[in-house]
Amino acid sequence: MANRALTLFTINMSHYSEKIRWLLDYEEIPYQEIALTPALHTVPMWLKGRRAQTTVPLLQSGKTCIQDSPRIVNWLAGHHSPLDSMPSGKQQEILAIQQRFDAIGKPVARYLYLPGFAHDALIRTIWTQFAKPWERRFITLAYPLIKPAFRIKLRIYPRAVTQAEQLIDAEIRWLEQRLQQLEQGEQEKGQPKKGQKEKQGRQSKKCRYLVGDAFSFADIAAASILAPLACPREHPIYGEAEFRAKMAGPAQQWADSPALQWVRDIYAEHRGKVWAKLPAKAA
Ligand SMILES: N[C@@H](CCC(=O)N[C@@H](CS)C(=O)NCC(=O)O)C(=O)O
Repeated sequence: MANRALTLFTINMSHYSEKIRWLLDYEEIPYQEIALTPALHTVPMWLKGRRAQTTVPLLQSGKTCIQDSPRIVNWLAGHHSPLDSMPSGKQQEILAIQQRFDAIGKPVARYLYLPGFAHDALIRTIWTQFAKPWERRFITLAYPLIKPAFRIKLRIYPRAVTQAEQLIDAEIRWLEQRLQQLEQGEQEKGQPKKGQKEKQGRQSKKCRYLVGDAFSFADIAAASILAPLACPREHPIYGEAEFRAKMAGPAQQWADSPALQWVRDIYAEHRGKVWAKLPAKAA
């Protein structure tokens, strides 16, 4: 039932948006992306979503608007089935992994904005990447008001950031354990270890996969939410040296962890080009 043109509304820096963008790209489902300017996204998303929420991503198909990334995933699974990345029989396990990483999405944003807000020029540059001239002027003028409002909305306070750090750390440890179990399982089965020469194919064995033996949406869901911490070079924002230094700086504590290395491997192996076609500006 893949008949209507899809429009994906995003914010350039949003990792929940990246999750849906990656899923659409991987499944080769055609869509147009519209990148909204933060703060100016609120009214259109509130009106379109009709859920009293202002969040991106939001997917539009004709008159149908679906807001909230897990709802979008469910909608895609229903309207564009079968999804290669969501094999039947594994769906529940895959969606459970999505759920656990979604739960740290806001903590990740909170954790990055605390140091990030010490660099107003960088934040304004990122926020206005796809802004029209009037939007850029608006952000420049209103930034002194938008920044504290954003700080309150996302609870960017040292105490909340410390809690965020603990939640992120727990999830990173969970991922490490999972990767370790996968490695042990492979060794027990006598399969080649990471780094050994392996047969070529769509499913490269260089990476470990969170569900089953193949790349799935579980890997997309985990890697995209952790991407702003892992800073994979394939991502046009998280991969930039300035982002890594000024926003993801404190995430250095996990930079060499097997979990964040796994995120970078998964991006290198499976992400392909982010923004093969640049998003459009909002109408
Ligand atoms: N549960 C939502 C969370 C999405 C979310 O928090 N998006 C952030 C960007 S990463 C956002 O839109 N923030 C601005 C706002 O809340 O107005 C989802 O999975 O889509």
